[in-house]
Amino acid sequence: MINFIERTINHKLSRRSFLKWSAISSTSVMLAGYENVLAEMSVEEAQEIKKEEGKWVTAACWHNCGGRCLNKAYVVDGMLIRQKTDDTHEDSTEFPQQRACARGRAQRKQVLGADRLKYPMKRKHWAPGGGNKELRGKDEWVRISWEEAIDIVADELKRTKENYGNESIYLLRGAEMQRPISLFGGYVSNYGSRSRGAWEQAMKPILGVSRKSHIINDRMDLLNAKLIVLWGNNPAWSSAGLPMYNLLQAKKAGVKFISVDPFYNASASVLADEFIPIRPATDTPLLLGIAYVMITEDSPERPLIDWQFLNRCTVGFDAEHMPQGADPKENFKDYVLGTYDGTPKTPEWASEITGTPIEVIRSFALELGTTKPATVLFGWNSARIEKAQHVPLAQVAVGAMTGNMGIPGGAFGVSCQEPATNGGPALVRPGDSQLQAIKNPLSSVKLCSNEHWNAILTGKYTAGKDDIKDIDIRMIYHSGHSSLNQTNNTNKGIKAHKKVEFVVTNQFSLNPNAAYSDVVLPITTQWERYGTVLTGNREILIWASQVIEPLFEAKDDMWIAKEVGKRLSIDSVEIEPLSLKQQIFNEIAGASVMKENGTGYEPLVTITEGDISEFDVEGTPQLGRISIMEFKEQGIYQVPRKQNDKFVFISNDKFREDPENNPLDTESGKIEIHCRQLAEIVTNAGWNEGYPIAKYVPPTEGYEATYADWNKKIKGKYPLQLCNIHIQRQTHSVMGDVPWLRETFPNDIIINPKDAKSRGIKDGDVVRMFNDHGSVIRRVYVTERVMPEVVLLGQGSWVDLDEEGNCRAGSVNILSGDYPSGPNIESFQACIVEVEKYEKQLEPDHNWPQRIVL
Ligand SMILES: Nc1nc2c(c(=O)[nH]1)N[C@H]1C(S)=C(S)[C@@H](COP(=O)(O)OP(=O)(O)OC[C@H]3O[C@@H](n4cnc5c(=O)[nH]c(N)nc54)[C@H](O)[C@@H]3O)O[C@H]1N2
Ligand SMILES: Nc1nc2c(c(=O)[nH]1)N[C@H]1C(S)=C(S)[C@@H](COP(=O)(O)OP(=O)(O)OC[C@H]3O[C@@H](n4cnc5c(=O)[nH]c(N)nc54)[C@H](O)[C@@H]3O)O[C@H]1N2
Ligand code: SF4
Ligand SMILES: [Mo]
Repeated sequence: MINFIERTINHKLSRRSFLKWSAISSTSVMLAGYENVLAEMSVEEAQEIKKEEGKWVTAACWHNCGGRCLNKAYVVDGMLIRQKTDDTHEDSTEFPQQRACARGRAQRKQVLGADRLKYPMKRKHWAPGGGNKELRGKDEWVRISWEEAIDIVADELKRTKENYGNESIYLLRGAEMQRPISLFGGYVSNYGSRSRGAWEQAMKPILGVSRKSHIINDRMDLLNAKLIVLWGNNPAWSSAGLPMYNLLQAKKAGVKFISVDPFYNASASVLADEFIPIRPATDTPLLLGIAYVMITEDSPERPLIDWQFLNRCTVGFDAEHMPQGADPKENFKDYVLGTYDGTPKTPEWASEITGTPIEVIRSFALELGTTKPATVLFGWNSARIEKAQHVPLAQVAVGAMTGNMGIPGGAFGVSCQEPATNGGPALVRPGDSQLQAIKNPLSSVKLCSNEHWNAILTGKYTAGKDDIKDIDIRMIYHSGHSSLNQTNNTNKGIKAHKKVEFVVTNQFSLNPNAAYSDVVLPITTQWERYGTVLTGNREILIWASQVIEPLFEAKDDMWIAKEVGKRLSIDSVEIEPLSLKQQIFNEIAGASVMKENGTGYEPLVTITEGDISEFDVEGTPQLGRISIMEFKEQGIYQVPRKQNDKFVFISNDKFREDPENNPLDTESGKIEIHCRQLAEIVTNAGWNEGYPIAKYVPPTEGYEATYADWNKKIKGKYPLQLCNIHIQRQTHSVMGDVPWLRETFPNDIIINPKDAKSRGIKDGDVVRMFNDHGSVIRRVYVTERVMPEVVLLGQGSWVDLDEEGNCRAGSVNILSGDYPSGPNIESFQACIVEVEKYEKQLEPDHNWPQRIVL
């Protein structure tokens, strides 16, 4: 397949001045650069270049996937020839290679994609004040010079500030852009959990650990488990890199696997001995049903509950173990038994909501209660729902009941992103770059990412309990995220973008943020910058270097920040007090590695005076494990492991051994099954009332809402639940534009044969999926792998509206409602829809023209 700009570039290609890229592949056409453009290269020329000697450079794979695999790029005379992954050492289970996934291996197709943004551009009908704002998203683009682009951005910042104040400038993330705009008086920022759901704020009050911690054991310990449960967890797709490999070692060692999921996913099909279906957004009822069986069937002859652990290490399970000052009636056990609310949370009660058969709930509860030790690994998806405060509370309550915490082979926590299947402190970690952040003078004015579009449209936002404040956003600056596509209710987001006076985006390609902007600034990728330091699983540190020169007119974000700053009379040195080179040197010089005896850290690299002058940085010589040059050459440092080495990590083992002398950093010093602080955080956030134990509260668009009349079981107008998940073709909104990946991993709507049949839909048909928030059209894949009444679609595709307002890319947030709740949780996973056959055809998206502008 050919994937390049479909116009030939008129430059005469002089080979020596070729820039930087070509893909020597079996296809007869390839790309090359001339100066800084991409162009076609003949096979003969390609073969010539291929003969020349080049150099393997460690290339970044920097996306928000949680993996950090080793990527290498072969460069000849400034041209990128091919890619490979980790072959720095022999592969073994103890010292595995860090091999890349399909996205990583296709990275050059993004960096050198035909759809890279080449020049600064402005929207034809934009004028100060907005011009024709309705045309955003469909206007023509006009190429402009960097001079003009930077002038526009600076003038708009000044105009907005003068007319409306800094409170009218909304900057979404934008690490580098935060610097000049903070020095210019500040900006409205964005907050909220897009990713970790209710866990984001619950980790600390319930378990006393940071929001990113996972409370699971080290990968070597997986072999000690008798049972591993993948609960709403699909590492085969969502944690590429080593997590699946780690689980496979346990599988080979004979550990039993169970998957609990609405979808018989790829991980289940490889690993699971048993599959337990559950409807989306109903994990709490299942956990409560399990707790009910364990409480009512526990006996001395067949103990199901680890009372010792519960009584010593937790508060709130029963009336006898309440935290100080709490109402004894508000304990978990009595809630499960229905003592005060009259609703025992029986398997029958749970099954009606979850769709999990009654007898399966019972047998699963018995298995969890009797299999010691067991490791239960949750994804984040189950708590990425509106009002999901009860999910972490229920997970922890049942985990503590089983006693699978703080013991070898026993864990009950989240396994997702970087520490997936491999908990514990980093064995090798970078030092501080020493680039000081600049404080945003307006840091108290923040919009929740589940309320921001509404706030822009209505002029009101929630600042806390009974605290609704006015806001008047006139300018949106996007950099380093993809909010229009990735936060709830994209159609509302589009309206918000059409309301403000100015939208600007720093981007590589015309993603939705850029497409709905007035000015787009093309930026370099990590392959075109000096380098970067990447951390991934606890065993590795990657030092990636520049692979090619910047393509076309792309510039680093920091350059843009300084240029905008200059126009605002801000000293560039204040914006960039340290060069990127110096920052990276500091991170490497300060990198440390855990000592072999497992206590404390020592410096990773040896640095000589000669190294410092060669790098042309400030620094002092030091002694470490490997020379800095060797590290740069290798691009990766990986800590060698051995089974039963000193680095094996068992989460909370010391606490379990002696909770009085090793208290957790929670209010009670114990695990809080009754958590006053979490209830307070939820209430104070301002959207709904918090409560301290795991009480099931259905989300606005949960399973219950698929009924017009729940009691009479009459279905409503949106009878299906949409489960939207992380898929192989893309990391959120990134890389889904690469045709190779589109072709390899089609993103169809997945539907159960029963639901397809009742709607007259056949496998491969095009369907329209819709609700009150919007509609998408897509092909369907009909399979029993997804539960009845549930449809599934991968998230992250770039919103692409047709004339009738249908999103033909299947961007999921076109369908997700914005219901802010609890501890600032997004409402992605609780979403109800209807699906119908769509008469028009839809070409597979790898055949679509790429978004090539100019
Ligand atoms: N390929 C790829 N990998 C990624 C990412 C990506 O975009 N692409 N993103 C990364 C990021 S930032 C994150 S946060 C993680 C996310 O990783 P996770 O939060 O684990 O999310 P998903 O992979 O979407 O869902 C995991 C499984 O949960 C199931 N599921 C969905 N809803 C429910 C539910 O309500 N209950 C239960 N029990 N199961 C449910 C899905 O069917 C799926 O099999 O992935 C990371 N990895
Ligand atoms: N419906 C639904 N929505 C979801 C999810 C879901 O499961 N369902 N998952 C959620 C999750 S878990 C997450 S983490 C979020 C992710 O939400 P986002 O972080 O907004 O999503 P990404 O697509 O990863 O966006 C990263 C952006 O940064 C840009 N970028 C990368 N490097 C640079 C750089 O150096 N400079 C600049 N200026 N830009 C750069 C990339 O091009 C890309 O556009 O999405 C959430 N949205
Ligand atoms: S898992 Fe992530 S870091 Fe690893 S190769 Fe894939 S995209 Fe890159
Ligand atoms: Mo995430």
